[in-house]
Amino acid sequence: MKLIRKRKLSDHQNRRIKTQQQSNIELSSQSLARGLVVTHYGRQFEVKLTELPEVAMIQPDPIAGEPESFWLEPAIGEIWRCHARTNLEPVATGDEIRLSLDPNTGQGTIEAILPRRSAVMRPDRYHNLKPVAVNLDLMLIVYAPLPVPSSELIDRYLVIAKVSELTPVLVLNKSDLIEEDQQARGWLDDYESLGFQTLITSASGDLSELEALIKGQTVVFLGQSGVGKSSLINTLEPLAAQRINQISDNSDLGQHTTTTSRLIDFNQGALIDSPGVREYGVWHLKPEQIDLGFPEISEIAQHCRFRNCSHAKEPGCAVKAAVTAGEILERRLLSYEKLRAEAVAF
Ligand SMILES: Nc1nc2c(ncn2[C@@H]2O[C@H](COP(=O)(O)OP(=O)(O)OP(=O)(O)O)[C@@H](O)[C@H]2O)c(=O)[nH]1
Ligand SMILES: [Mg+2]
Ligand SMILES: [Zn+2]
Repeated sequence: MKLIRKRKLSDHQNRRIKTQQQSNIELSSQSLARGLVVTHYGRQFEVKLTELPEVAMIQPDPIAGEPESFWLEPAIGEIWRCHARTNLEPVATGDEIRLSLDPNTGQGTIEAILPRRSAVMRPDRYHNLKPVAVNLDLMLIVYAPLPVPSSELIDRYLVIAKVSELTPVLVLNKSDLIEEDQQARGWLDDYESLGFQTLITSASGDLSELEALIKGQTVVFLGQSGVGKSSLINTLEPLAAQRINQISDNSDLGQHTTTTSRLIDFNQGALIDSPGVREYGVWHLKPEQIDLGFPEISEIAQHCRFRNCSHAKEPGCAVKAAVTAGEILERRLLSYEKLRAEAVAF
């Protein structure tokens, strides 16, 4: 049997193909609409039309004696079901795209992804990098007293926010339950003193502070399943009608109510609901990128005796000294070491 070897394209070839694709888009752009990806189900996308094709689409006159054929008139603001061309990289919620429309079937085809201003990426279990949501301004990292939070997961999100050049905001939701668990509350103070923005909310309470913070921006809600991401979104925008977990005893049963990211228009910006996660791998990152989420550690590390100090057993380690002196939290150093090791390993 003959082995088929995948041919690697040279940089030059890649550039030429890109230019070619670009000019194809420009050539046909008059007949393409523009849209915003609202959500996706497997290979199907829901796209909101934001610009109609320059060349008007005209319904043909019905043939005499025949019944009028199906025709869906494209209109700005309407949602069209679409497939994506298979040569495109994975399309994500929040993507601005060019699409062709077929009014005879009411289906669209995503022809090109417009440049993204930001992207939150996550490796799947096969180590393929997938976009969670794109074209974002703000990342809300939501946690709650219940389900039992993980500070390591919070640390991972902070790294992802910094790598994606997004402002993270740590949101402690279910404020009505805080009394029972002071640890979650203590963490919020910890992160605030590290310079991160924080907020306490209750999905059934007054969300005006959150509302003011996110006005006009595209905001993704991330966090464990059951922390109340969809509930917060429904309170902010009741029209969103996002399904929420009906089990209200706040145990962490009945996980993963939201199964796909969805964009909801809100106050001159947008909210993006996302499915809860149990873990968030950082294999795809470089060890130096982990430092971005740990400003307090990377700053003090400059004073370690050895430039490549791993803050383990080396003499003259300023980080270890700072942990002993109570200036760096031990749990933060443990997260840092774990994430660095994960980033190195891949
Ligand atoms: N006590 C209390 N319960 C809340 C609050 N916010 C949400 N809940 C409850 O927490 C449960 C989970 O809420 P969801 O909004 O479905 O959580 P989610 O983060 O969207 O979860 P996934 O979609 O699975 O990722 C529901 O039973 C909500 O009613 C809150 O502020 N206080
Ligand atoms: Mg949800
Ligand atoms: Zn050190």
